[in-house]
Formats: sequence, C-alpha cells, structure tokens
Amino acid sequence: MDFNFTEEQTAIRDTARDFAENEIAPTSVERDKNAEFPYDIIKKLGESGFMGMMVSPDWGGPGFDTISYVLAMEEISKVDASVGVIMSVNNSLVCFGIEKWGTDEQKEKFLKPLASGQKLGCFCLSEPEAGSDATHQRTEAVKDGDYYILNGIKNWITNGTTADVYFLHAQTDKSKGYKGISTFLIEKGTPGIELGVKEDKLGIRSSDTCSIGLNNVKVHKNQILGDEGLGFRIAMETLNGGRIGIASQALGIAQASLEAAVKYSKQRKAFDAPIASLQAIQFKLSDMATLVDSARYLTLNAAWKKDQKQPYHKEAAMAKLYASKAAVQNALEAIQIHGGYGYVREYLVERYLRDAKITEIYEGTTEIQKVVISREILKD
Ligand code: COS
Repeated sequence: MDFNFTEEQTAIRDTARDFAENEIAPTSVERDKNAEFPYDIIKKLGESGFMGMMVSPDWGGPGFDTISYVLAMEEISKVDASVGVIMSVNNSLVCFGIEKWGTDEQKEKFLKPLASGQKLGCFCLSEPEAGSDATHQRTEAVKDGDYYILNGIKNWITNGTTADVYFLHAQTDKSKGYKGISTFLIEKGTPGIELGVKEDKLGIRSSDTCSIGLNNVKVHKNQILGDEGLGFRIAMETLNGGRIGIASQALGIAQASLEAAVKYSKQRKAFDAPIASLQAIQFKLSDMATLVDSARYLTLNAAWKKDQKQPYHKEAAMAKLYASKAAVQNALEAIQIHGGYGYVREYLVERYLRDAKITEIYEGTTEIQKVVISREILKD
C-alpha cells in the first residue's frame, strides 16, 4: 500500500483548500446563522469540476478517483460542512448512480448537467415511516401504459427545495417486497411534485432539507434507472459510496475541531502559561489527533478499495461509523478546551458540534453501519 498521494491528488486537495478558504469561509458564519443556501458557491464548485468529480469526461466530469474526492470533501467540509453535504449528495449518490445504471440517453439528459454543476440533484429514499428500514417503501408507482403514476412522501431530502433532478425510489410491485422497488429520475417542475417547507435544523443549516410529496406524478417508463425492480440494489450500492462521502465530511469537521483546539490552547493563558502546557489539555489534543488520523485512514482505505474495484461496503460503513464518532467527539472536546468561549457563537466550535451530529444519522445511522459491518464479519 502506497501512502503517498499522486501529484494530481495533491493538486486537487490544494485547489479545494484554497477554494474553501477564499470562497466559502468568508460567508459561512452568516449562512449558518440565516440558514441560507450557498447558491453562488455551488455554482462555482460546479464550474471547477467539484460537483461531479468522479464522472468520466465522456459525460462532462473530470474523471477523478475516489481518493481525490475524499481529499476535496475533507477540505470543503473542514470549512463548511453544509457545503460538504450538498457536494456529497450530488457526487456520490446522484452522479454515481446515473453513471453506473443510466442509459446513454439518461446520461446525456441528466448526468452531463449534474456533473458540470449546471444542475443539482437530490436522493429520495427515506420516508416518514421508512428511514433505517428502507425496504418498506410506501411511495407507490402504478403502471399506466408507457407511464407510471407516483404517489407518496419522501422525507429528509438534502437539496430538496433546490434540486433540479430527483433520484427517487418507489414501489412498482408491492407483492415483490424490496425486489419490487424501482429508481426514477424525475425533473423539477413535474406536475404533482409538492415541496415541503425547509427544515429548521440543528446543524448543517446552510444546506437545504425538506420533504417531497408526490401527488399523481406522471413519469415515462424511460425515466426508470436500470431495470424495474432494481431500485433497492441501486439505493444500497449508491449509499455504500455515499458513506465514503459522509465519512470525509465528518473527517473535515474532526480536523477543523482539532485545529481550532490547538490554536486556542496555544493562545489562551491560565496559571501563567498557555493552556497547551497543561497535561490535561495535551492528552485531549493527543486523543483528538489520533481520532482524526484513524478516521482518515479508514476513509482512504474505503476509497482505495472502491478505486481498485474491490468490495468496499464494509470498509465504507466502518469509515462512516468511526469518522462520524470522531467528529462528534472532537467537536465536544474542542468546546471543552475553549471553556465558556466554546459555548457561544464567537468561536466556530459550537457549530462544529451542531454540524457533526448529523453525520451519525444520515446515509445510514451509526446503528445501521454496525448492522452492515457485523453481517459481513459473521457471514460464512
Ligand atoms: N450493499 C449492496 N447491497 C446490499 C447492501 C449494501 N450495503 N445492504 C443490503 N444489500 C442487498 C442485500 O444483498 C439483499 O440483496 P439480495 O436480495 O440480492 O440478496 C438486499 O439488499 C436486501 O438486503 P437485506 O435482506 O439485508 O435487507 P434488510 O432489510 O435486512 O437490511 C439494511 C437492509 C438495514 C442494511 C438496509 O435497509 C439499510 O442499509 N438501511 C439504511 C438505509 C439508509 O442508509 N437510509 C438513509 C437514507 S439516505 S439519508
């Protein structure tokens, strides 16, 4: 195993870092406070190739590998985890799924504009009564000649009110259980799509989350991705890669928390010396740095396996499980090191904690990652 990054990977990381510091950081506090979606930033990220990083040049992307994607996601999320999740959903769920299962016609129509950042996608699997238990989809798609009529509700949809393309799962044959779930590509503005109000969230407030109602939405059969009945497999395989994206987002938050804690502990004086000279603080920083490095290696390992075309679902689940825990733990410790200053908005660490928590919930909770990992290690 080679732990060195290639020149291209290093250049991508550095470009993402510069972009994050110059284009994202100046407005991140205000956007968090006002729950404002970063339209201009997402447009610029798209123009720079960051919204469809792994999409082949044949379909309008730069064709980078998953390692490069992890490096870029970490840098962007270190500065603003809201921008990180918007980028992650478009890259590793929507673009990945269309590139893998789409027809050339679907790729031309949907993937090209998504990969170049002209359009934004969202991934619609969760429902009010189907989150972890994703096999029990209540949204139905009933066949009507060459069309399907969709009815139901999708919940917790990242990019929901802003997306142009819905990567949406529905039950096309109830009698077949999860083998009767299909994936549809639906355009914004299709009659019968009803967007819910933007959720007022604890963290990642600058990202956009809402429910999406489907009220007799009519879509043509050529909008099915892959074959009818393949939807659950598409959802699961897509989420495997999505978990690498969320692990990288969590890694960014964990790293940001560490850097903030190091900086503050060198500046803040107590007992006539910087608090970094106290062993109690040194031990915290050591634990935080170890969590960050462990999360980084797990995430890069999952990305490497994906790039090598090896099975990676267990590794992706481990990376997300560990990195999300590291993000929450490091944000908590960063607040503790900042004392009272960590509890107010003057410093960024309180936002890191608010942003970190969701990484233990979306794209499969911590408990679901443990299901995925344990099934793999217990199988014959
Ligand atoms: N990768 C690829 N395929 C997977 C998979 C994965 N990670 N997890 C399950 N599958 C496949 C199984 O191999 C099985 O396929 P076959 O019928 O071809 O054998 C099929 O999916 C059904 O799986 P299973 O029988 O294990 O279904 P369960 O209901 O017992 O468990 C879990 C499925 C719980 C693992 C799944 O529902 C899940 O991951 N839930 C979380 C969903 C999620 O992340 N929600 C967040 C939405 S996005 S914010």
